[in-house]
Amino acid sequence: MINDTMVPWPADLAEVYRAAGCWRGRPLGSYVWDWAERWGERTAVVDGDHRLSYLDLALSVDALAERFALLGLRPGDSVLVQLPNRWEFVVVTLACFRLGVVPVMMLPPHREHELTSIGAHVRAKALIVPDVWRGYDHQALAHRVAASLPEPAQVLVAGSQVRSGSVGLRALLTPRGDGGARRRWLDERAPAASDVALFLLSGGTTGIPKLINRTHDDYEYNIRSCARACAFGPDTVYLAVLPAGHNFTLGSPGILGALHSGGRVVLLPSPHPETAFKAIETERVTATSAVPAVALTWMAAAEAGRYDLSSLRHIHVGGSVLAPEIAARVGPALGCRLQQVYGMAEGLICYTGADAPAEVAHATQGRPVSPYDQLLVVDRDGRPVAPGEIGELLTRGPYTPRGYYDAADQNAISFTPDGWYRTGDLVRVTADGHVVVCGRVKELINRGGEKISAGEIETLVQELPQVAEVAAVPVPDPAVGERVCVFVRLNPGHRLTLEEIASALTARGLAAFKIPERLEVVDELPHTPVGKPDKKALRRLLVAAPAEVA
Ligand code: AMP
Ligand code: DBH
Repeated sequence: MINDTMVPWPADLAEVYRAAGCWRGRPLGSYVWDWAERWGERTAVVDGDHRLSYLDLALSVDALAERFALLGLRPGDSVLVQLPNRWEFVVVTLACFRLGVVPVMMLPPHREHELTSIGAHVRAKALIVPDVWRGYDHQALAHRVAASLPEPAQVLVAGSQVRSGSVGLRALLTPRGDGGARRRWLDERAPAASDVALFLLSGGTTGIPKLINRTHDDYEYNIRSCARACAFGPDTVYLAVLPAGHNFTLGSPGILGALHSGGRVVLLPSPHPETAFKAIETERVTATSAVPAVALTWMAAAEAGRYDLSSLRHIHVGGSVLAPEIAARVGPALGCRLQQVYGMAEGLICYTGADAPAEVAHATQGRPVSPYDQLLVVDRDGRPVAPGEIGELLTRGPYTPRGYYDAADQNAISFTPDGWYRTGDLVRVTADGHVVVCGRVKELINRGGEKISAGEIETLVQELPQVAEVAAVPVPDPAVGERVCVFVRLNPGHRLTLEEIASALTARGLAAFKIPERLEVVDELPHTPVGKPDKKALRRLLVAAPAEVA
């Protein structure tokens, strides 16, 4: 059912992608045994004291895939996966791929609202959750959600507190019986490479996240292309600190990219600098990825110099705007090279090269990872802009699906009739093909008809030495419609006034109508589950209590 609902790529293009070697025609689960045969006893996954070799991983994945089948899960069924960054996440994900069960990558902060509506939409047959996580009873939540779904759904629980009515995950992971026979049995039932392998969620901060169906073929290419852009290899030790189910951490190149390269994955359930630095030091981590907010806390924490971060070669930073001045400080602060990444769960990923010169690594968000990625920058009427001009980015390519899952109305908005995905991002493309993200189409603040890009203001305010983090949002205004409001978290011991912001931005040559007219200094900015500034929450703050916040 899921595969029939997917908007396919045009047949002629699919042929081109196959002939070019982008799509290899193999399901993702089949690589698990390639890796095991090649890397055997080498460590694949590290979670605290728990270590899995490539061989352990393949055996556990097969054992779990078989148990999924015995529980009644069929290829093409979906399951909601809501697991923290622990080793079980990796085994569950790969076991789903192996059997052709489609995991929906929920994030740990999701609750009844998201789980119920998404579970119903994909007709989920199971929920895979931790027992208790960060003091929250996910097992109880999963049972409430399961009871409200249109079809019966089982609750599989990672952890030791497995209640009656739930299935304990750990007991399913122990390989039993004839591994060879099981492997053949699973090989015979392997899904088609053109089938949906997983659902990613778009991180949109409005409404229920949209479901992005990624096929085995397209996601394997996504992973492989990102791994190449990041120079991943068998000596890579990748630290996963952002939510594992997010496209950035999962496959760009992230966890799956490290495994596909014969490297090692170190999982941490939080990006807290103390635990992250300790893991970098003890596991000799070579690469990690972070949103700008996390990179900033790491840069501040690294000043204390208490940990040996010398093994770190690259940090991938993306997900929201990174001001060039901050970008220039990332490498020196952490003793590694910065690779900026501009990506989306909908497909297209751009990376600055692993050894890009400073002017590229600091001032651009990189180049597409595949030569088959197509970029088109258009004006408000959908006409291509002149080279180097700013416009909305449209994209198509071998790992950018042609539509959201079962969402005809949304697809009519988000995709053009000829299959371009409208990113909603304002970008310009440099002469040598690097993308510079300039803002979001919908984050234009309309001040009496003058359009102001929130991203442009954020980049400039972020450069002020007082500022740790900033987000610009429109504040409704009776006279001009909207004015620019900046929410700012200050660096410790600093103060900042609206007048200081105005004079600094004026000195930078910013047009007067763009100067922020309201400043809110806050202790913490709200973030989305992956760590992007949560603009919707900030707007709500301004609308809900205008007088109080003012
Ligand atoms: P999603 O569609 O939820 O996967 O989120 C992808 C969106 O995050 C992109 O369309 C951009 O708006 C934003 N984004 C990702 N990387 C960057 C970046 N390096 N700079 C600015 N925005 C980014
Ligand atoms: O923001 C994103 O969604 C994102 C950022 C960097 C992403 O999906 C990715 C890399 O793959």
